[in-house]
Formats: sequence, structure tokens, C-alpha cells
Amino acid sequence: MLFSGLSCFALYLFASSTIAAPHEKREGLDKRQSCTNSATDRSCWGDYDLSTNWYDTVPDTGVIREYWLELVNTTLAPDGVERVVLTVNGTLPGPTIEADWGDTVVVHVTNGLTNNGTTIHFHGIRQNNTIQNDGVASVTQCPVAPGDSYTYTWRATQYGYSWYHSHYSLQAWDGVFGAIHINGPTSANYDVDLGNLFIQDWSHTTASSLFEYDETVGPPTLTTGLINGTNMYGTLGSYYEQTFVSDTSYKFGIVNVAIDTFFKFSIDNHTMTVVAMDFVPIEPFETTILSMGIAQRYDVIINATEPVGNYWMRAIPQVTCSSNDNVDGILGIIRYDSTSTADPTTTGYTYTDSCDDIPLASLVPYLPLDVGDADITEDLDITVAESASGIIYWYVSNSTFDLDWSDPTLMQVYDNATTFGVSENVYEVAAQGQWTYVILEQTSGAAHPIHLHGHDFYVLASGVGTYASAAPTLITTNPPRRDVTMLPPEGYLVIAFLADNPGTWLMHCHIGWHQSLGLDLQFVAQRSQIDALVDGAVLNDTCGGWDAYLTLTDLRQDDDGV
Ligand SMILES: *[C@@H]1O[C@H](CO)[C@@H](O)[C@H](O)[C@H]1NC(C)=O
Ligand SMILES: *[C@@H]1O[C@H](CO)[C@@H](O)[C@H](O)[C@H]1NC(C)=O
Ligand SMILES: *[C@@H]1O[C@H](CO)[C@@H](O)[C@H](O)[C@H]1NC(C)=O
Ligand SMILES: *[C@@H]1O[C@H](CO)[C@@H](O)[C@H](O)[C@H]1NC(C)=O
Ligand SMILES: *[C@@H]1O[C@H](CO)[C@@H](O)[C@H](O)[C@H]1NC(C)=O
Ligand SMILES: *[C@@H]1O[C@H](CO)[C@@H](O)[C@H](O)[C@H]1NC(C)=O
Ligand SMILES: *[C@@H]1O[C@H](CO)[C@@H](O)[C@H](O)[C@H]1NC(C)=O
Ligand SMILES: *[C@@H]1O[C@H](CO)[C@@H](O)[C@H](O)[C@H]1NC(C)=O
Ligand SMILES: *[C@@H]1O[C@H](CO)[C@@H](O)[C@H](O)[C@H]1NC(C)=O
Ligand SMILES: *[C@@H]1O[C@H](CO)[C@@H](O)[C@H](O)[C@H]1NC(C)=O
Ligand SMILES: [Cu+2]
Repeated sequence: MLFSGLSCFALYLFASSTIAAPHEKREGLDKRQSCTNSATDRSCWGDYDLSTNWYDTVPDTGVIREYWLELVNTTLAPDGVERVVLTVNGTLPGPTIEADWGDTVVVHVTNGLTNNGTTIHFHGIRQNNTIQNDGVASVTQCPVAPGDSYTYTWRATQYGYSWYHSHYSLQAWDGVFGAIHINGPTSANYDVDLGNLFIQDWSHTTASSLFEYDETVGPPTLTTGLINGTNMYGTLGSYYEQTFVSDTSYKFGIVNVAIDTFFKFSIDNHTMTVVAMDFVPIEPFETTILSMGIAQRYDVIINATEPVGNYWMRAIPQVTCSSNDNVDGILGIIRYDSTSTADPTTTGYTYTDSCDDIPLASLVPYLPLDVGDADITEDLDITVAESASGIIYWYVSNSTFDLDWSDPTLMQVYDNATTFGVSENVYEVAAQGQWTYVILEQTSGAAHPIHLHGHDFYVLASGVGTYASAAPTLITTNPPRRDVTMLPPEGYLVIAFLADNPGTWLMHCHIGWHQSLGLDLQFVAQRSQIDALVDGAVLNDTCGGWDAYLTLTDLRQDDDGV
């Protein structure tokens, strides 16, 4: 008690002192009519700026960005070793979806695979009043059958870096993903925007072929990893390389797209200024090592101020919670001299192996928002157990998640279902403006990256032990606000979210292996408003195509549907 009281006091001091200064800056900006985003003023964005509350207000650009994406089953050798890769348009990562803050994005997806369904989820995109475009199999739609297409339409109400990925089976981790890059203001200045930088784990066989091992033994040890879709494996392949021009500053958005790996990311001899997490700009802070759970994003600025030379970029799996055969070999190169071909000889920063999130006190949203009192509190135990048939399932409050591809929750709601099955793990949120607090706790030793669709949540507390024994003081004044945070091993996590977006929203662990074996739940929010947002014919057509495909194959659903 004494300990948590002290840390809360320290946090309060920290928050109040760092929020005061930008507030003055914001008043200055409010008076400005319009401004030009430039290397010397990245906080501005035309008639809007970094202080705009983007949950309510979005620039009216009138621009529609349209993309056509096709899933392609191919053979690639991202680290020099060939394997089957399921891709978007033949590349790993797939094409980048780029837009400006406020644009409308239309994505036409064609499933060009022969033996898998698909859906595409736009990770972290709020889908404000557009639930039917969230792209989750069994929740918001039936899978898109081989040969069929589906059109997703959403507004870029947020800005920064993220990824789109398949939300069908383990397909995202067999290669079906790509970058989302939405241009907008930034909480520190920089010269050049390099776009998204992906870090991931990788094996030389498909994730889907490893699933049976995962079901019966647990997550397999992965072989290696990739940085932005490339790496060396022994003498094969090639490293990711980026040239820095001296005295130039670079911004990029790091995205952890692993199936099972918590990374520490660093560039030898360089300090990073962290300016955003998960589409939420923060008060900038500096670090040499960035801790990243799966599906988290951090936007960083790096100054090219070191002596001309070659420097290693490192994505280091934390063995506390992720096993990998190439822990020291997931590397990239920063060169100050583009003609150099030598490997760097630099030494990495020292670190302590752990799967802890960056301390909450460092993650201060630039736009400060507070949390209201709880209208609903869910206290959920996360457990793991082996079934009679030898399959290791995860449970949320004693219920392992299990949905049916052919009967998505959104369709059930649209069809006025009066009850949900126990294994659908549905929690209802009745009215606009209600605050739901969720306490997750576990005695398991696994660290889980918890992701909520359709909302940013507020991270009120996390730590070791049970929630009752720790009795943490909840941070309700401008807590970290994001869409993925870690549930610590043998610990607890408390998050809150505001009901401001009607829909059927998945919340789940983003470790692919756990997501497929039950560690999921869904919020059915503002149910009475959902029907008006849904196109029943689209739901019905997609399911019709899927059911027709199922009659032609011997495919049986062997996972929990998401
Ligand atoms: C989200 O939708 C609500 C309801 O239509 C609207 O009031 C709000 O302005 C929207 N937010 C943004 C950022 O467009
Ligand atoms: C993806 O591939 C499709 C089909 O070949 C093509 O029409 C489309 O232009 C490609 N999209 C991008 C963004 O390259
Ligand atoms: C991808 O191609 C391989 C080799 O032809 C095939 O065995 C596999 O079933 C295909 N996968 C999908 C998802 O279509
Ligand atoms: C996906 O395709 C692979 C072959 O690439 C196949 O083994 C697997 O059963 C399919 N899974 C689903 C869920 O469709
Ligand atoms: C990583 O790859 C993506 C997609 O190919 C590209 O747009 C981006 O610029 C690359 N990122 C960096 C930091 O080089
Ligand atoms: C990197 O930093 C280390 C430790 O401060 C220093 O010894 C080394 O000379 C630096 N390397 C380069 C290439 O600047
Ligand atoms: C990078 O340079 C800018 C401008 O000179 C400075 O404000 C910032 O503190 C520097 N960041 C780091 C990490 O050195
Ligand atoms: C879960 O199951 C255990 C063992 O059967 C029981 O003690 C506990 O009360 C159950 N918890 C809930 C939330 O149902
Ligand atoms: C669901 O209920 C609403 C309101 O009573 C009604 O308008 C609608 O037709 C019903 N939908 C179905 C599919 O029965
Ligand atoms: C749903 O689709 C089926 C074909 O799959 C069709 O027979 C039926 O009329 C459709 N129902 C509605 C309400 O659109
Ligand atoms: Cu997700």
C-alpha cells in the first residue's frame, strides 16, 4: 500500500509539471487561423493541430483514398530461406495504405488464396460508427471466401503509424499484413518521415503448420526474426539498411507485428525521442531502448548526430516471455555513408531481459483526458488448462472463447438475438457515455499484450500479485491512452474505456497462439444503436459466399474463430 501510494504521488507530480507547458503552447495555437506543417513546426496541421480532440473532431478533407488489395499465395525468401508466404499483393509487408488525417479510406480486398478465407482488420483504427468495417472473422463478418471480395470503408480520425492484418486464423503471421500511415501533426520536430518500420519473429515453416504443436505443447520456439520484412540467416539474405545524412532528424513508426515475441528495440549509439504510442501523441521522452509488446506502436525521432560510420539496429526477443533461436541476430544497419558495405562493429546498449511495458509515468498523452467513475466493473481471471483431448486452452473467467465463422456476432445482433452463447464471452455495455473498468488478473507466468478494438483504453494500473492484494491507486488523471498494453505475468491490469462507439468489439491477447486458443472476449456496446449502422445485405452476402465455399471443402474450424 505504502509503495503504490508513493508511486502514485510521484506520477502526479510528473504529470502536472509536464502538462503545464504544452497547455500554454496550445492556447497560442488555438488563436492561430491556419498554419503550415513544416520541419520547424510539426505540431500544426492546417486549421487543426496537436491539441485537437480527435475523438470528436476530424479535418474535413473531402478526400477519398481508394486501394485495391489482393491476397496472393507465393514463395518468398525474406531472410534468404524460401518458404510459402501468404501475402498482400505478393510482397512482405504488403502495400502501404497512406492517407492524411481526416481522409476517407476505401479498401477493396480480393481473396486470391485457394485454401483459406480471410478478413482484414485495420489495427487501432477507431471505426467510429463503422463497426462493419472492423474486419474480424466471426465477430463483424463471415470470412471472405476464396475468389470473393469485400470493401472496407473508414475515416482516418486518428494519425500516425499502424498496420492492417488478417484477422482469420494465423494468416497475419504467415504474411497477410501491411502498413497504415496517416499523416498528421507530431509532438516534436523532425526533418524526414521514413514511414513504418516493422519488427517481427519468423520461422521457416508456416504458422498454420505449427498450430498443432501450439495446441498440444504450447508456443513453439521460433527460428529468427525480420526487420521491415528482411534479415540475414547465416550467410543468406540481407539486412534492412537505412542511410542517415548527418545532422538530419528522422521520424519513423515502429510496429511489433510478431506472433509471440516481446522485443527491445535499439540503434547502437543513438537516443530515440518517443513522440507517440498507438496513434496517441505523447509528451516526448528520450530512451536508448524501447520495450515493445506485440501490436504496440511507438513513433520515434532519431537525430543523425553520431560520427560517420555504420551502426547496428537491433530487435532483441526477450527470453523471459518469448523463445527464439536467433536472439542476437535480428539486425538492421544504419549507415552514414551510403557507399559503405561493411558490417557495423558497434556494441549494443545493455538491457535487462523483461517483458514489462514502458513505465506508465513515461507515457503522458499530449491531449490530456481524464477517466470518469466506473459504471460497470468486470473483474476477469485469465487461466490456462489442458482439455480432456489434450488441447491447451486459455480461459476468460472460466470460459474459453469459441465462435463460429458462419455466425458472426454482428449478424446475431442484427438478427435481434436475445441471448449469446457462454463461449461467446460477451459483455454488454448499455449506454453512450458509460465507463467500463476491466480488471484482468492471472496466476499464469505468461505476459499477454491485451488489445481492444474500436476504442483507445486508459491504463489505470498494472503490477504483480492479485488486484486485491496489490490494491493499487488507479491513475484517472490523464493516464496512458492506447490500444495495446501488457498484462504482467502473475499480475493484474486495470483498463477503462468510454462507451462512444456502438458495435461488437473484440478484446484479446495479441499473441497469435493465445488469440486462437481462447484468450478473447467481446463487448457488445450500445446495442440499440447497432442496427442502424449495419448493412444487412453485405453481412448476408459474405456469409452466403463463405457457406457455399464450406460445402466444397473438407475444412473444419480448428480454432476459436478469430
Ligand atoms: C464519431 O461519431 C460520432 C457520432 O456520429 C460523432 O459525433 C463524432 O464527431 C465522430 N468523431 C469523429 C472524430 O469523427
Ligand atoms: C494490388 O494488386 C491488384 C491486383 O493485381 C492491383 O490491381 C492493385 O493495384 C495492387 N495494389 C497496390 C496498392 O499496389
Ligand atoms: C498455398 O500454396 C501451397 C502450395 O501450392 C498450397 O499447399 C497451400 O494450400 C496454399 N495455401 C492457401 C492458403 O491457399
Ligand atoms: C489455410 O491454408 C493452409 C494451407 O496454406 C491450410 O493448411 C489450413 O488448413 C488453412 N486454414 C484455414 C483455417 O483455412
Ligand atoms: C519499411 O517498409 C515499408 C513498406 O515496404 C516502407 O514503406 C517503409 O518506408 C520502410 N520503413 C523504413 C523505416 O525504411
Ligand atoms: C558508441 O558508443 C560507445 C560507448 O559510448 C563508444 O565507445 C563508441 O566509440 C561509439 N561508437 C561510435 C562508432 O561512435
Ligand atoms: C535532436 O535534435 C533536436 C533539435 O536540435 C533536439 O531538440 C533534440 O533534443 C535532439 N534529440 C536527441 C535525442 O538528441
Ligand atoms: C471458475 O472455476 C473455479 C473452479 O471450478 C471456481 O472456483 C470459480 O469460482 C469459477 N470462477 C468464476 C468466475 O466462475
Ligand atoms: C430486429 O428488430 C427491429 C426492431 O424491432 C426490427 O425493425 C427488425 O426488423 C428486426 N430484424 C430482424 C432481422 O428480425
Ligand atoms: C441472404 O442470402 C441468401 C443467399 O445466400 C439469399 O437466399 C437470401 O435471400 C438473403 N437474405 C437476405 C435477407 O438478404
Ligand atoms: Cu488487432
